Amino acid sequence: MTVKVKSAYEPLNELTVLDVIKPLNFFDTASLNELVVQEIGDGNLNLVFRVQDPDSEQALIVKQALPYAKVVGESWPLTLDRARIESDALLQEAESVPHLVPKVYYSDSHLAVTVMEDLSDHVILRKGLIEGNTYPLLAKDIGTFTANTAFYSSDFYLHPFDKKEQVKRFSNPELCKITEDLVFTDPFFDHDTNDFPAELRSDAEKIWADQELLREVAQLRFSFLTRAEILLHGDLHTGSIFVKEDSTKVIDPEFAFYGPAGFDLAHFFANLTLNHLSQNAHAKEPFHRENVQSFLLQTIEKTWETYTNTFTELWREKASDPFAKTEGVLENFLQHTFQEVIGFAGCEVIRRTIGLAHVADLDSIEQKDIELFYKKKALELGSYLIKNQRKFTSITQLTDWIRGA
Ligand code: SR1
Ligand code: MG
Repeated sequence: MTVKVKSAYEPLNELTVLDVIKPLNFFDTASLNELVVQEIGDGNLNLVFRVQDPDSEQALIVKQALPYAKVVGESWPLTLDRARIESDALLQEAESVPHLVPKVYYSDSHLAVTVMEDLSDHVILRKGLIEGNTYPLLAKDIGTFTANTAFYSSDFYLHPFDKKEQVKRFSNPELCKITEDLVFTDPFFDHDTNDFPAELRSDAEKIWADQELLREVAQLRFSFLTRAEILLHGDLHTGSIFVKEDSTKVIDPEFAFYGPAGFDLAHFFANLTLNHLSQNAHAKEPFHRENVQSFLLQTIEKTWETYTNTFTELWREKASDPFAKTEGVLENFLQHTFQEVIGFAGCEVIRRTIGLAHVADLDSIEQKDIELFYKKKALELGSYLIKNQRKFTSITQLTDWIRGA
């Protein structure tokens, strides 16, 4: 829809949201009063309204950025520009993988609003995984999503002028700063944003004192700060993916920016690994547990396989880089990406365990001593990945190691 209403910013509520959708003429119903509006946002940052016509069951989502981080409150101001970034990223992603993102019906950068497809027939992947469900399309879809969005946004494909325009368009300093702090800095120091029980203090102190580990983190952090390689989703954890048996949708790209190619895959793999660990507590029945855990590892393997195959095909057919046909250039890029996937994944595993933003996979383990046991394991695992990233040379070496760990 192309309607553009320029409006001054104010946080929406269940009534005023109707003023935003009125000009869109989305619903067949004549009376807007009949629509049912619910605020359903359970994330850290935004308001999310679902608007539904109870008769026809037609529905849409109105997402609005708040001028602060909801998870902390008004003391943490946050740019509204992230709403523009999110809708621009969804539109950009839809150019190569329209079936893997929600449709955007309308956006208003003044109101910091994106109106988009309702995906209530899907579930958030993290929730589905914690419940022990498996999703046959997940690996193929995320491999396809990451490869396409990477290739088409890269210098391998774009004219250098267009690439630089895109880097400007997706300049996202405030959201990047959140990641720089919460993923790559605070968990590696005794910082007051960290959040962990006293029983994990000695494990955290071991991390803070490990100079070899900190050197590697410093390098990964520097990569994140400086390597404007591809348009990233920027926050591709299992809470940013909606799934059902026959569909996958990647949502929430408000952290999108140009960054290092391994970052999104790392976050996806790290969150699958955390779920794998937590299944030892969640899945009580051994056969079921084995089934879910082997699905998770196969998903990591198949995602990487799909990513490399798809990226390679796109490279062969469409790369404009003058060195595209030079032997070993693509292989070097993929090899470097793979190594950073391992290192970035280690950082994500550690920050989800002792940093500010945790994951329900570990936090919802009912027995405290078991939760602590797996959190300690997660810290060991994350540290090992960071320190040994160069030792991993194939995806099955990684999944074998996770299985063994
Ligand atoms: C204050 S935001 C905390 C975390 O939530 C987002 O989803 C990102 O992962 C961020 O680090
Ligand atoms: Mg999010």
